[in-house]
Amino acid sequence: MSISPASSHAGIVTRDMAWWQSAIGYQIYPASFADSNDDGIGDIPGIIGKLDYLAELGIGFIWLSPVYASPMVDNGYDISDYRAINPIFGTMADMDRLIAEARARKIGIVMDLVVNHTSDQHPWFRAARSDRHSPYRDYYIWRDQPPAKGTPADIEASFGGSAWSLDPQSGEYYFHLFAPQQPDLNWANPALRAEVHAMMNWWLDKGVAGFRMDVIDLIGKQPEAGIVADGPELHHYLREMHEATLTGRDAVTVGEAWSATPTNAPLYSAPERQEVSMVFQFGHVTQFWDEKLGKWKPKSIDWPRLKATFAAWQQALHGKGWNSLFWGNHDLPRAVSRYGDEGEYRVTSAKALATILHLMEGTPYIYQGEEIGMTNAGFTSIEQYRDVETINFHRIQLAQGVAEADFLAGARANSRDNARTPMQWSAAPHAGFTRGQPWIAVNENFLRLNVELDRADTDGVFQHYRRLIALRRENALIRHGDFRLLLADHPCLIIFERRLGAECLLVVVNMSRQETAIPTMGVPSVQGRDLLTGKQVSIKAGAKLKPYAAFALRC
Ligand code: TEU
Ligand code: CA
Repeated sequence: MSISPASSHAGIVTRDMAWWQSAIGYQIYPASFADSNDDGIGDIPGIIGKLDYLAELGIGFIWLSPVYASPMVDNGYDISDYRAINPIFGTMADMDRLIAEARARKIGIVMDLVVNHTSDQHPWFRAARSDRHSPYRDYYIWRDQPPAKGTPADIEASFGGSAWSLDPQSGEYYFHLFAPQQPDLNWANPALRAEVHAMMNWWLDKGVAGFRMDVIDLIGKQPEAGIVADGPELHHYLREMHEATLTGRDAVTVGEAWSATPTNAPLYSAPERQEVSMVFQFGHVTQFWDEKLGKWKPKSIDWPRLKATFAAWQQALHGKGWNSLFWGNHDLPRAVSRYGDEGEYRVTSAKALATILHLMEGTPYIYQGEEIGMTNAGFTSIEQYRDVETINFHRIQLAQGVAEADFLAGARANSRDNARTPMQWSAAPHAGFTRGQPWIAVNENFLRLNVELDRADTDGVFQHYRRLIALRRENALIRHGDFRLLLADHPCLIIFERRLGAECLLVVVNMSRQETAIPTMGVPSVQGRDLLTGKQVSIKAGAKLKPYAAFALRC
């Protein structure tokens, strides 16, 4: 990919931007995107068939969730060979074709780099467990006894249960922060780090545009000290990785970092530190989880809190690093269901959410289906779920005394499978995703919610995303103007200003089902053309905003 030239806008010559600072990312969860051979599972040829659709949307790169060889315990986040393609997704020739076909449309392919752990079927782990003296033994983390309750190493796995499992073959316990079939790699071992670097270079040499780095804030873990995220060696490993793989290349890297805060985020993405381009941070997600039951007992959205979180991120990284911007991904509920209204105001609220996100500073990411306002799965029984996390916690929380109806309500709101139902392409059987039997049920609403219908509607969600993406491309102000939150405490109006030199953009959104008047104080009076619809609007005290109205105008 090439670096976009320094842009000049309204007489202001702006600093050079990397290509990924003006591009939009689009996440594909391959199993659920498009199925080319009707086995019910999405695949790489299916993605190739939709590249024109993605080019029309205007994206700059695809974050491809894992397509590597995998026993699929965690849908590919358990990799058994980093240099092979899982046959259910296609062949390496398909992958090369995807890279080339995407590039022909100026779209980069960003691979999911899952190197906190491997599958227990990876040859490294097979060798490690078969022989205590194998050089691969130390690629993983072992101890001879399970940790006693309450001691530092007594860590819980993210998918439930202890993070230590007995390997009967070698008689020792190995460490895994996710499923027992996902043993954690030992990053303290330099040979392991060198293997990862070599593998990354192999993919970069193939022409991929970069990496999304799965749970990268966990690689510096020190289990014996009870340290999981943000360990003391983390940034050393990231700098070393950058030096060994990314120096001199024009790649994008985005680290998944649940532990990132506005304070430590610049450590990852400050350009002079040479670690990653940006991180995915999750403050806007976890602040609405229950203290005890976590995501399975979500709180309702509190907009003043959410606005404060966004403002903190915007300010912390302006000029000091780079933000990623996202509402959803394959682990999170559908944006419109979580933050908007999946009923009567589905289309308007999906557009309002897009307006907020895409007019902030950073690289916006779209999760497949978000661009047509797809909603949560609506599953009502545990049998409908496929996700290992949901299935495990159903068992765990019921054993802890949580009522099944309560658990299912939590899963209905927050299970990872909400985002994993097949992409709704049309009103054809199985939403045009497959002519076979889909691996997970298609959302029942596909007859009235699908790409074919939405894309044809000039007021639909897809066209709104297209306009937002084009607007970012055309305006340096949107790409790197500064950010100022107005009416921070207002319960449902999201109003912010972006400024670059003499230019100013005012974004005004009503995230409520109620018509809402603009208060007498705190918002400038601005009249003009809404940049998204072209309609004349007048923002002033007392002006009434319709439910989920969203405007962007020059001020
Ligand atoms: O996710 C990290 C992760 O911690 C999630 O499992 C998340 O914490 C969980 O949904 C919260 O309840 C990454 C991947 O995105 C995810 O799909 C993988 O399952 C996980 O890592 C392990 O590789
Ligand atoms: Ca298939």
